Amino acid sequence: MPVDYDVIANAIVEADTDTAVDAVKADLEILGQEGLSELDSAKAILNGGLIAGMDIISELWVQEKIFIPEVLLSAKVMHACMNLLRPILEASNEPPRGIVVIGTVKGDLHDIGQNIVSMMLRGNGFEVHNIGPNSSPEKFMDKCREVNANLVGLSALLTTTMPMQRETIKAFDEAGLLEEAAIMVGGAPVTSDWAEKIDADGYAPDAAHTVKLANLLVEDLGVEAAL
Ligand code: B1M
Repeated sequence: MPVDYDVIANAIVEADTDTAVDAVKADLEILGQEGLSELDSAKAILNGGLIAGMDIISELWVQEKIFIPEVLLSAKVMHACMNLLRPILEASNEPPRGIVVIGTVKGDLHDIGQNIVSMMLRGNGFEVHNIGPNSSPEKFMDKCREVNANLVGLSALLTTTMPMQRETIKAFDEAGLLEEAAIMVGGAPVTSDWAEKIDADGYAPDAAHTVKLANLLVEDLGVEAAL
């Protein structure tokens, strides 16, 4: 049977956890039989099924065809599917390429995107400390000091919380922490222009580009701009 990512995407839209989870398991098996590595299979399912499902949810919400309760139910299904892919995407035996503290800025409760970014960074050899959504500048800075991070990821999904990325960078600057760590920003409304404006060290539109950016920044450890 060929892989049909739409089954997963539709199950996310329908908030049908059992169907989504079964389809993820089945697709992993089929792609494996087709000779794809476990890691590539997980990436294909993440992009073709899970993120595609959340894209449909976004569109339906914009069109006011669904409301917050439905979005929350779909987010729960997404989470259940990510639990299956996480161990595959995060498996790595290499010494860490860099130490990342990532979270969603204060006032912002969206965490699906930054969880995906975290998984992809871990899977590509970074040590990742995910401090979750609604994280204040102090929380970011405390974690950075605790784990000696050299990279920070600030996620923002709302135009109203984007300024908190700037506030967080200012707080790092005032605390002298920008010497230690490069700051990456991302999230649906964030652009490279915005990143430049708030003096971030780099911007990434999605998880795959965040991995590229993180690699660039650690290679460059002079913390050169990678916008
Ligand atoms: Co929210 N929400 N939401 N929401 N929500 C948006 C963001 C919105 C665009 C929907 C819309 O109206 N079209 C809109 C924002 C409008 C704006 O600001 N311009 C919106 C709104 C308005 C709100 C509320 C204010 C609604 C209300 O209460 N009236 C409220 C705010 C709550 C708060 O945060 N204080 C709210 C609440 C919620 C839920 C709780 C219901 C739920 C979140 C559940 C959760 O995260 N656990 C939710 C959801 C799910 C969405 C949408 C539909 C989907 C977001 C998502 O998970 N996308 C979203 C619509 C949209 O974004 N178009 C929307 C899938 C995810 C894989 O993509 O998060 O973009 P994304 O992450 C990507 C990239 O952006 C990037 O990589 C990820 C993977 O490729 N990336 C980074 C993300 N973070 C990064 C960090 C990096 C690098 C890359 O660091 C280096």
